Amino acid sequence: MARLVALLAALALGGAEALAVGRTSRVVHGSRGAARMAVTRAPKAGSAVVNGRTVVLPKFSEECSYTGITLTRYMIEFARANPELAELESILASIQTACKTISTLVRRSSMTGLVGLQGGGGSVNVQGEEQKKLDVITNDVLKNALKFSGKMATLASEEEDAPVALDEDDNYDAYRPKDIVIEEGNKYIAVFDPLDGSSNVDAGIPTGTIFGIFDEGDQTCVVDEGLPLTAAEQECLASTLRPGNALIASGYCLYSSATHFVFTLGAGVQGFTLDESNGEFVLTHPDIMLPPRGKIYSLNEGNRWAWDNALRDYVTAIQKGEGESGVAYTSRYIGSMVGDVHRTLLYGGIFAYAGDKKNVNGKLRLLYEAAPMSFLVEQAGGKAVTGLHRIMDIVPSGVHQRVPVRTRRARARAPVSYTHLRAHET
Ligand code: AHM
Ligand code: MG
Repeated sequence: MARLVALLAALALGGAEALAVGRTSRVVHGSRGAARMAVTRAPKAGSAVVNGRTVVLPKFSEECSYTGITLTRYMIEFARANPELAELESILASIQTACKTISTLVRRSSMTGLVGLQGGGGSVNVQGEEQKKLDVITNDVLKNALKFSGKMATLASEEEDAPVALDEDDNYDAYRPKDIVIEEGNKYIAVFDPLDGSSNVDAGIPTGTIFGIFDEGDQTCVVDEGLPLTAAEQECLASTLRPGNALIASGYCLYSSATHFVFTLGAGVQGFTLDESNGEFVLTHPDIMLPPRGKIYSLNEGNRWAWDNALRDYVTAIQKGEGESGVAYTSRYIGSMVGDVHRTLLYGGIFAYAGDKKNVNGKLRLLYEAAPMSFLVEQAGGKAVTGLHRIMDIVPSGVHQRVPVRTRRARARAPVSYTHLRAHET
């Protein structure tokens, strides 16, 4: 049976829209998008305007000295401060649950046998990369978590060939009042890399999960239920993909000596650490800003002879202390973007995966690696460019499109700082 997958705000146009979700079509009166537009809030201290939307930071006048500010509490306050973004609370709850599960899967993999290649080898994703067992399992974990949030229309993942149009949540009709006249939509797009740096995982080297959440767009696709997607359906779903500047949230989980959950909701970057004793993420790194000047560069130097001369000369200059700062840079490269970007956010410096003679667009994927990380970097006062363009402005032409990535501190400090968020005292 044909079903309409409502992808994003045709609703934003206002008025009555014919919208069908799931097995039966229904008419939507009113506009969730227009309602959002009607919400006006005077920008005030502790708020930021991002892409025309005001995001208000939650305030914490007191905190439990034993518990700290948990992610759960942070999101409750965030939803209260931003009613029009309240659905992010359940979306982030789903993601944090997936991250905890993945953290455990990764940490126990040597004991549970979840190491090595999927099916003993030969399982290759659409990009021709051999999949590891944990690539496949973590993709399922995150996909299910997002699906069960009941908020998602489409998912795009490193481990999925094409965007996944989600079936209508079977529980949805059970809870919906029969006489509903205003449909709230609740449809977002999630993009993710479930286990970034997975080539490292069997050696106990840090890995991570990257995610980005897009608000509604303006596209509707019709897909046949139960059948593999046709080329036209895939193309339609792919055309719903949007540039990074349309992200409403992005972040990563880092699986390392501790499990960190770092994200932005459009008003600064907040870093949480998993407290293993009670299973809660606790705010440990509020309002992360890139240090003004770092002295670490991070890129795969094995590619040096495939780089262009300009990049080679630049790296040579900072190694010798002949760059702008006059300081000799040192090198750190994990080969897991999440780990390398996390260190760059905290210690400063430069992270890059440049294009080279072999791979002109480098290695990192725009949609679920470069764009979500660029949103974070910019929110932390940095710049993320391909060399020529701001990464956030690039409109994806395909799900797995690659782009060169260079991140560094922006010259001028970002104007909004959220110092009222006190660091958690441990
Ligand atoms: P993956 O998502 O398949 O794990 O690949 C992405 C990773 C990034 O985390 C990292 O920056 C890069 O690949 C490392 O590539 P290389 O081994 O070429 O240095
Ligand atoms: Mg990756």
